[in-house]
Amino acid sequence: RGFRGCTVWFTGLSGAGKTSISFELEAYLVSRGIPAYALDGDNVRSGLNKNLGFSKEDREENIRRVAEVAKLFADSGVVALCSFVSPFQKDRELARQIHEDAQLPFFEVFVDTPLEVCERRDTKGLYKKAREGKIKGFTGIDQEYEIPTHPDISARTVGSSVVDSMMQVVNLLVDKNLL
Ligand code: GGZ
Repeated sequence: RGFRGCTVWFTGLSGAGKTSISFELEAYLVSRGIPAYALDGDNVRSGLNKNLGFSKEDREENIRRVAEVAKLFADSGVVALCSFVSPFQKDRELARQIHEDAQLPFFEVFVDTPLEVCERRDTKGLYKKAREGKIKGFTGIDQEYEIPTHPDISARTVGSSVVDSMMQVVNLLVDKNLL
């Protein structure tokens, strides 16, 4: 029904569940014939952004490039699902601006999982390394995460399933007449 592309931007700590929710959503949309594509650190930092690290400047450039790529996906009619820690408000605002300038819908989803929970999960063992000082500038440990002040959605992952969180996003897209 008059589908147009858009970008859904997931922000939150490492291990918050951004990629899990976006992969679930990607499968949900594709199974209904809606083209969707998930971008995250794993598929972007290994290629397009392999020259970038995790300093404030490099994260800014990471987010800028991803936003530009997502804009192109959205412009082509795809739902671009971007899962990046994106810890800085001004970088997230730039991502939104890039879309607004192109008149493409952009939605920010704050995947709100407490640091203690992310650290307890520690799926990749990165929090342990960060605590031991083996990784410097780790978000939530020795680098800041600026909590989104006006996200389109906050998904609290404690006490709700990946599918619950995904459906919050689906409902938003339905409300906005995108699905
Ligand atoms: C945060 C880091 C860091 C540092 C490596 N800080 O759980 P993950 O492993 O898969 O997600 C994290 C990912 C963050 O990359 P992003 O491109 O999303 O970051 S940003 O948006 O801030 O540019 C984590 C891993 O890379 N990782 N070092 N220092 N996360």
